Amino acid sequence: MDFKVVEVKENILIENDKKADEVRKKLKEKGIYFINVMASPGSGKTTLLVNIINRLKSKYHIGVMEADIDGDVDAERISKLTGVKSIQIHTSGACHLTAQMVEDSFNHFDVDGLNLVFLENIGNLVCPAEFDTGSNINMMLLSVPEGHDKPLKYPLMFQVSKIAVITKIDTLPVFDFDFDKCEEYIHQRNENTKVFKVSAKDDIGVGELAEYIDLLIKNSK
Ligand SMILES: Nc1nc2c(ncn2[C@@H]2O[C@H](COP(=O)(O)OP(=O)(O)OP(=O)(O)O)[C@@H](O)[C@H]2O)c(=O)[nH]1
Ligand SMILES: [Mg+2]
Ligand SMILES: [Zn+2]
Repeated sequence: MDFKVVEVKENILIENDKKADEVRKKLKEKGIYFINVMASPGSGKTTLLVNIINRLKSKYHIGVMEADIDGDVDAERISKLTGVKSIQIHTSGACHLTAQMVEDSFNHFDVDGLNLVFLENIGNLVCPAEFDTGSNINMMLLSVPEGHDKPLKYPLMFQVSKIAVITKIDTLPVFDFDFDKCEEYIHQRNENTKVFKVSAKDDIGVGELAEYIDLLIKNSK
């Protein structure tokens, strides 16, 4: 039988990588450091972003892109609780952002004068890891209630993230979460990943994380 195999997905990812490099180049020209935040739904992305932004907003001109399938609650929360500029992106059902979607979003977001932009990606531990958004760095979150075995089940997410934040550590008394195992599994995926343990709710460990982000931005110049 004569048939053709078309590697559709591979082509999509190659095109996406090219577009992501274009986005990165444009943002660099504008002097903007761009951080892609990924995690499962409800792991505490927006809560952590609010806390980090309130620590860094005296040093940086910050903007936030909130990506969701629908709704505008997160962009509103960011704006209300931090006062920084935010934009809500709707993906019309898509469970990840492509670099093209990020470029289109930047075309609707006046970033002149900003030097730090966070993207809260769609809550999903799978495909957001495959699509380079054009960010300078990927930061992923894993909340204690999700369990310490997630790096074994979602390897790519941990592999592509230079920062892994274990969130909601105030809930440790009610979950069997093994930090040492989790850290070991994360480092099996990427030995250079920097691991932080935080509770955004009780304000534990977020200062250290914000200082690390500040240092990364300074070192990128
Ligand atoms: N106990 C505890 N709860 C937290 C913490 N951070 C966030 N939460 C709670 O977890 C829930 C989800 O938090 P969000 O910040 O909305 O999570 P998210 O990842 O942005 O959620 P989506 O955008 O819907 O994917 C909320 O009820 C928060 O109050 C934390 O450090 N400790
Ligand atoms: Mg959110
Ligand atoms: Zn997807």
